[in-house]
Amino acid sequence: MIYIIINIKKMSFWITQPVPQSKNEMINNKPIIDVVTNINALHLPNQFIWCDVDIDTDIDHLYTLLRDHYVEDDNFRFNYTKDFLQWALKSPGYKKEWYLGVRSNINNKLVAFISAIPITVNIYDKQCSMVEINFLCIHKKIRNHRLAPVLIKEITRRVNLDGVGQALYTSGITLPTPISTCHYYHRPLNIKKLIDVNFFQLPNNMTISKMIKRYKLPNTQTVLRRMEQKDCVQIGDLLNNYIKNFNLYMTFTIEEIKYWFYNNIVQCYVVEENNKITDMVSYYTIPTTVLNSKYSNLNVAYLYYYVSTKTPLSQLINDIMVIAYKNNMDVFNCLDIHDNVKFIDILKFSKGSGTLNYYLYNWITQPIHPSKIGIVML
Ligand code: MYA
Repeated sequence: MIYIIINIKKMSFWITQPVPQSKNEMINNKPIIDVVTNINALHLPNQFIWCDVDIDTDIDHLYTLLRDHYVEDDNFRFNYTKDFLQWALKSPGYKKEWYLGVRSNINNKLVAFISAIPITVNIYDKQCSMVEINFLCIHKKIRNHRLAPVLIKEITRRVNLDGVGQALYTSGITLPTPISTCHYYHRPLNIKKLIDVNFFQLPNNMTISKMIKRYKLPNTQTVLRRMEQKDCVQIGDLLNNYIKNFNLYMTFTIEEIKYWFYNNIVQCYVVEENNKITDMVSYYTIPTTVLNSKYSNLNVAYLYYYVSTKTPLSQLINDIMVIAYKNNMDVFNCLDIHDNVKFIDILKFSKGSGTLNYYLYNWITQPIHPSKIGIVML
């Protein structure tokens, strides 16, 4: 009984929100409430004001806030580059009023942020226009003052004003109630640095040279070439055909393929035979600040989307990791989503301690097994 009271108190914001409060409620496949429109912005405590963050002119402010205050653990903190943030946020159909900031009244400093971008998501047999919420961040000095619920309610209000009632978001922490809980897997590329920065521990019976040998990547076998603009249509066909096998997935328009894959952030490679693209594979990079170490930065590659119709999947992934290694990546990460479990062991990925929970706001559906999740969240 005491446990229940404490738990309810702890979730005093989330208990008021249109999200399933427990796994038992997770049936059907539909919205929970109708969209409510309210033209009045939420009130902020006196020392703060709302602002629309301009992703071009305010990018330095956003970058600095996230560099110093975004997701971290004891050893590492994400350090998304300015280019990455602009790419992640200025996707087709973006709205500037969905980059919501809070500034200090005293010095105009950006102290909090949350973003929404429009996406179309397929959930089992239903399609829904919604937003993807990301980059929620509050300056460390003003944490634990219940500002996060105000930011979430204000972004919800702004999104609702456009008639959109649902959202997709992910988080390392557990909130009510994940539709899926996925696990991170890591494939060391630069083993010495990973041991030095405490990302990886040297097992008792191992020497560094044995570890380097163990994790040396086999030579490439695939002729991979960098994606070109002319490949967008074929890549779109391949990818849309593959990801419809999942229970949670997006369908990409040609414009979206060009935006998400043909840029300086994503390394997207294809296999081509007689002018026909048979396979594609891609990754993106998030530089990560190493806290308290002689190294300041870790180059972390994240597997993005791929399709294998001809090249064996583990060969395709091995060969993109060879490219990542040549591009100076220290570690290659993926989740147990898509068909990733098929290569995780073969390619010597290790299960990490981190999890990533997927959530839907104002949509109730059955839980989805990680291997049926088809969306990569940045
Ligand atoms: S996930 C990345 C989140 N960011 C970080 O982890 C960066 C480092 N941490 C921080 O900046 C702060 O600790 C944050 C909380 C901002 C996370 N998602 O203000 P508070 C609830 C949702 O006193 P603070 C990402 O970006 C918490 O359970 N809720 O807390 C996706 C409690 O509520 P309750 C969270 O520590 C974000 C309340 O906030 C999260 O100062 C998706 C406490 O507020 C979290 N990650 O600030 C957001 N962390 O009492 C939801 C804590 O009920 C979107 N809380 O337990 C929902 C859809 C909205 C759009 C809908 C459109 C239709």
